[in-house]
Amino acid sequence: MGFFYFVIDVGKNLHTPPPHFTLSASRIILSHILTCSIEFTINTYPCMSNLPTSDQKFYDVERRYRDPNTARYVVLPVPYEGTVCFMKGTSKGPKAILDVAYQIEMFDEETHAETYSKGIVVLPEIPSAASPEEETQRIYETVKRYDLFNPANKRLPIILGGEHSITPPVVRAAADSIPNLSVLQFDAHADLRDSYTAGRNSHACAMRRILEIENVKQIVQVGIRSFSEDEYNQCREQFKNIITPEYLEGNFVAACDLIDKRLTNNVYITVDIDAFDPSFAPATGTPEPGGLDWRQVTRILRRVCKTKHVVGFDVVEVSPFGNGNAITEYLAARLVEKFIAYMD
Ligand SMILES: [Mn+2]
Repeated sequence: MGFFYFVIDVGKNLHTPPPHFTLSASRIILSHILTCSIEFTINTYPCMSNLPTSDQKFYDVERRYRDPNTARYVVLPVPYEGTVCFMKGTSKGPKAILDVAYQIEMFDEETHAETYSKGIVVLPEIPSAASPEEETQRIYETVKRYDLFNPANKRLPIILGGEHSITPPVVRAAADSIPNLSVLQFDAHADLRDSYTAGRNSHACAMRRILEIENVKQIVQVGIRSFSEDEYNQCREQFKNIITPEYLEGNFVAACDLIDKRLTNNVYITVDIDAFDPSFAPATGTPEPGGLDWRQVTRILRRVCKTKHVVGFDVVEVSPFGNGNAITEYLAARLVEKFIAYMD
């Protein structure tokens, strides 16, 4: 039995679809009675007809840079907040982030990347479902239908939440296509409960659900400063991969090395905005004191983006005040831009 995969890549022009051809001899079976079956599938690149367009955009960017056929960065808004139990409002997060992204420079001051130049498209938002179970299934099916994690498409999905329960179905879809996946989570909360008020798909159970995904090898959790006794007792092994803000403050280099060591090569990054100290990101459902600062998060992000193969990114739990104070959504939009700058 053999497996062959050839990719011939002969073009990188953003505006004309590159003539990529993927040839995969997907199955060669030789049995002892000399039966030979060979199946070839030929996909022309880009196979993007599955991506819809929307009027929304990230940045005030020209149309040619938001072509779903060629854009490298694909933003998917998921304004779900079905299981939020305290301060509501995260359903308004994606739109608030996109609104302020109009205001930010499309040039990264740190890396000098032209962060629009590889194309950034915003897909229509996923309409919220009636129950957490339906929502989870809807997100999974949408990500699969768009084929967002197919390595051949060379796309980088950026998911905007919504509450943190949107992350497990995205990671499950990623793990279907990407082997040896690990997850880097920035968050104030461990999110390791087996069940919470809204059940097993609550935002408080997001990382527990991801732990259960077979192809996910590791979760590294940074910024954690709130968890229950049950979480601690039931997930003792996982707590070895938790890096608290206090540890980070005194041991930044060692913490970065630890993150690097624990993560596998293929990494999905999820950022709960409450990982930041509330002085940096106050507009969120459960603002825990003693959080991370901008420099810490971006330093870690930069290193992981440079040393690992990052396959996707999300920002969740932005819950805009809507009173003209846009600190939190502005920070979230800049964080998306930093991700692009570090990946470019
Ligand atoms: Mn969370």
